[in-house]
Amino acid sequence: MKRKSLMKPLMAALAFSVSAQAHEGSTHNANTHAPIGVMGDHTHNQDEFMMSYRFMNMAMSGMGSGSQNLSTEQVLNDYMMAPIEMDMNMHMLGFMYAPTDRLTLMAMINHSEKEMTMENRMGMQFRTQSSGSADTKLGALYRLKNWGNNRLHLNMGLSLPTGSINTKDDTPMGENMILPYGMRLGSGTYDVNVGLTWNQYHETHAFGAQIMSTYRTGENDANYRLGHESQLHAWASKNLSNSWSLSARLEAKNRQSIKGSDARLMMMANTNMTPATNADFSGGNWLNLGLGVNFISNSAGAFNGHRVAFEYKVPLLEDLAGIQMQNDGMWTIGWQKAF
Ligand SMILES: [Cu+2]
Repeated sequence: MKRKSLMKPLMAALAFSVSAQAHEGSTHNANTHAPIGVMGDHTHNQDEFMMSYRFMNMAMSGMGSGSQNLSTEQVLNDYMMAPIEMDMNMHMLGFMYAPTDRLTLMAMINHSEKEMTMENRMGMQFRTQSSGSADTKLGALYRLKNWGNNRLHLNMGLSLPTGSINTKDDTPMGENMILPYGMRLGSGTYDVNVGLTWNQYHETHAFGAQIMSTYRTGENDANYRLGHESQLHAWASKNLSNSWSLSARLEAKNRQSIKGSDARLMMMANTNMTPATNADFSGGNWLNLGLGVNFISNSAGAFNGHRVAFEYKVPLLEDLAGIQMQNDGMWTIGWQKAF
């Protein structure tokens, strides 16, 4: 009788500690995801499904060559028109699903809006716009190895040319003119992505790194292809609480210049109309710094497990191949929810 009465609180304590542990296991830490600007950073367990939405803005202004600044006047000495500023918005709707613990599949549908202001030698400014579907990304993440706090996975992806390479708008040269390379919505080619991602999770902080390459295959219908790209990301995040974390990220990026050229831009390129129509002026090297904040709701109720994240990225170093617009900064805001 006495023994039984002792057992009861003991069992209750045990049950409590088990349920507390189970609860701790299901409490999400904000830092189990990378900064929102990194794609394909995490994998899922079998039968998990995740939806995400990201909005990205990139602003460019002024021109440069190599790491030198060029004034509008300098550009207009050699060209009839100089780009003044450019603004790009991208909406990204993402889906992730894991058919097995090892494999996570991804799909991303993108919509892009671009706007560019140019100035001619008379000081007259005009603006062109393009918007529509961008390229669609399919991906597969394969878990290679988990050891201790470390996770390593392989990133594989295919980009489908759903974005237009025939964007047109009215310009002082005429109505419905074909826009330069930077104002187009897609690559026009099937592009292959290959990468490797490492994550290391701790209770209060996390580290991660990703190397990613994009290879453009073949040539598009306008007889050119965008340059191949390589990126290296390294980040660290620090938890402020279970729900909030701050992150810092370095991104090194190389982009080769466009191969081939679009015959529809040839006349403008040959008459030095604007540097934006020169296919050789499209590559470069960048070192960017990103600062971010991640939030995950751990409150009971409808918003449990919803994530919201923000990241602002600025170039620390910019080395442009030829005369191009300079990058001012880029920000991404995103929402994610796993089911
Ligand atoms: Cu996910």
